Amino acid sequence: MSSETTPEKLPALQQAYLDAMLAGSGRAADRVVEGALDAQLTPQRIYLDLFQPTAYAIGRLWQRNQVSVAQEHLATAIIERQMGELHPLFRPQRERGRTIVIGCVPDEWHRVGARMVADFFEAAGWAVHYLGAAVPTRDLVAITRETGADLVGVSAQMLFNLPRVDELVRALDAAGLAGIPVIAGGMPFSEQPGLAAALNVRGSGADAAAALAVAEQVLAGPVTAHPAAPGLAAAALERLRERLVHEATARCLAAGDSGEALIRAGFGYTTKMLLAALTAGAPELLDGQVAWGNERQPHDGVTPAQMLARLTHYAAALHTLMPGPEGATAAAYADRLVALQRQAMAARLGP
Ligand code: B12
Repeated sequence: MSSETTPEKLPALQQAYLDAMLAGSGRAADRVVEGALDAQLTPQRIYLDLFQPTAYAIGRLWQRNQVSVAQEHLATAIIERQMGELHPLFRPQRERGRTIVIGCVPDEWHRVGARMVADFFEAAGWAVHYLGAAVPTRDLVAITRETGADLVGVSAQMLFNLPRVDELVRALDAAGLAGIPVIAGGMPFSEQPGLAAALNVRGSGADAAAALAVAEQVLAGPVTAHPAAPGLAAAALERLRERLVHEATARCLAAGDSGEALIRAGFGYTTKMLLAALTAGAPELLDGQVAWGNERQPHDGVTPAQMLARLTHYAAALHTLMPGPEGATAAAYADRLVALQRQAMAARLGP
């Protein structure tokens, strides 16, 4: 939100709201929202300037092991309750005569952002069908058809869910609904605006206000082209994923590493990340993941040196199992993970 419209009280309200959340007090959080309404903050600004930054702050604190999962769940539950209470204030002044279907891709459990976007569209007079978390692709396609939607909005917060966005566009296409534009949002899209084009969606936005702006742009633009064919390297990796996880885990265990189930789960996650980056054709998406892993994983009992050893075995297994040009592309992405991990460790040690 623009700084000239930011009331002086906002930083104090933000701090009080975060404090209320850390104390786990819904009542204290209610008092902050009441104070914000008294200070003439619109409900839209309460969403974007209080709820959203606080959720991000709680996420960073969890990542650093400074708040528990329970504290995060409590804070999220308070935000969702308050959104429901503010919802009547999103009643539109006039009808826009447009319909949006919005929800999260399969396996995506972060629904608060999509719900915020839904409320912004409602206030702008759209007919809104908000479906919440983890919506099966075929059901999203079906409701798009049934409602005669003008636009589909999807949320993908986790990098590993990006291939699901691409799949949705293809599923709409296969159902004869290619003319209905898709817009997308979530952390990867906020960090990399170029992702939208790579995943065949028509636009993206970093917050609910941007979502509304991009929707109007998309509707004013030309009808979409058919999506490009899925990447060969991603398709080849998808076919190999189980063998790859098995082979990489076996190599770690043979080298003396222990905790088979955790190693296997970790490689499952790494493979999903690689698939997402390959689908988007964007190796740089992996960089943030490695940085995130170095901050979070020591709290889960995995040292940076262990991460490096595991990633090295993983890359070696991929080189062995995926020869040929597609293999070379996928292996280059895996090698990037190893190089990034080395860099992260060197940066930690200093010059
Ligand atoms: C609450 C929360 C959860 C809750 C969500 C519950 C719920 N009811 O939604 C639960 C417990 C389920 C959860 C689970 C996980 N989480 Co979580 N979670 C969060 C947290 C703290 C807040 C999310 C939130 O509400 N944000 C506030 C909303 C308003 O912001 P937003 O989603 O970005 O939405 C805005 C924009 O993105 C945009 N937008 C969103 N959707 C759309 C759609 C369209 C069409 C458009 C145009 C725009 C748009 O507009 C929105 C509104 O302005 C975040 C921290 C963060 N940075 O977001 C971590 C975070 C996202 N989670 C994280 C992780 C790691 C996980 C787990 C893997 C943890 C685990 N080990 O199980 C799982 C994954 C689950 C899954 N498969 O989805 C990490 C991701 C790290 C990374 N780099 O990938 C984060 C960043 C925390 C952290 N700092 O480490 N999480």
